[in-house]
Amino acid sequence: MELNERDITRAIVKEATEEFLNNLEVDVAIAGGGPAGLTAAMYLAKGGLRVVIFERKLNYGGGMPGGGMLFPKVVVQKEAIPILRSVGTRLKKSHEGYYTADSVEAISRLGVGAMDAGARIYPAISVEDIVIRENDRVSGVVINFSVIKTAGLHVDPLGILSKYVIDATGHDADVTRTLTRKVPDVKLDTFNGGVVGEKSMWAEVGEREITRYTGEVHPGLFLAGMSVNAVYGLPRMGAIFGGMLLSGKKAAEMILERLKKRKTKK
Ligand code: 48F
Repeated sequence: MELNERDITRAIVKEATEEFLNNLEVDVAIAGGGPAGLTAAMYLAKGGLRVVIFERKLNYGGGMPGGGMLFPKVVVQKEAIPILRSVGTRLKKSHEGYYTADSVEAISRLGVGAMDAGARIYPAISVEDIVIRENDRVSGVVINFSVIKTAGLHVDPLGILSKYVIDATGHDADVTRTLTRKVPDVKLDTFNGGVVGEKSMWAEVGEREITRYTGEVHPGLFLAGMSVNAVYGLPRMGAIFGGMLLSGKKAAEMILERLKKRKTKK
């Protein structure tokens, strides 16, 4: 086969553009491709929904590949093991009775799991704002290439509509903080109506409470992963990752339930 630069370019631009045009209105837009966002995407897509992840960095993974202080292992409690096993991650029982996984393998397999299920991951695109509709309902995300902000360029973003948005941006809770900035009188479904801020490390409580508080924090906006702890003022937990996976799964199940109900109501 003769290689032609023009045809290579056309193949890339045409394929990418056609696919992007199919994702202008989705069921769920997820900000952040860390363990929570990827797990949520995998279960949502498995449930038949159209899902896109916008990830600020060039590679998905968030804080998982780095394991604990760059020791490339993560600890996972037994409740979350089926999630990792379902994507083929190998687990080892440690002497302490915990399960450990290779951090790079675990996140790679979660990403493949999400893509195999049908989710689309867009790298190096940041969610810089949200689309707001009647009654301040979050109805989509406003996106831009991450490098535009880094370069300090003034370039207007684009909007994507979605039935639900998941803030899976981790410790920053970036999307939820944007909501509180853009809609100053907003009352979130939290203890003080706003973003409380993540507390210091307490693995036991952080891991227990993250799944409990995973859910819709404002109409149209769900939290999954570390953003739950940041918004509700729960402790951080370090390199134990079961809570991130279980939180992503729970957010997906809640949205699937809502959209099923919406369909049956019609
Ligand atoms: O930080 P991150 O891994 O969040 P997570 O999925 O998992 C948290 C753990 O990694 C760890 C922990 C375990 O106990 O505490 O920290 O909740 O992934 C968040 C992803 O969101 C991206 C960011 O680059 C990262 O990959 N992100 C952050 N802000 C934006 C964003 C944004 N505005 N738009 C798009 N992506």
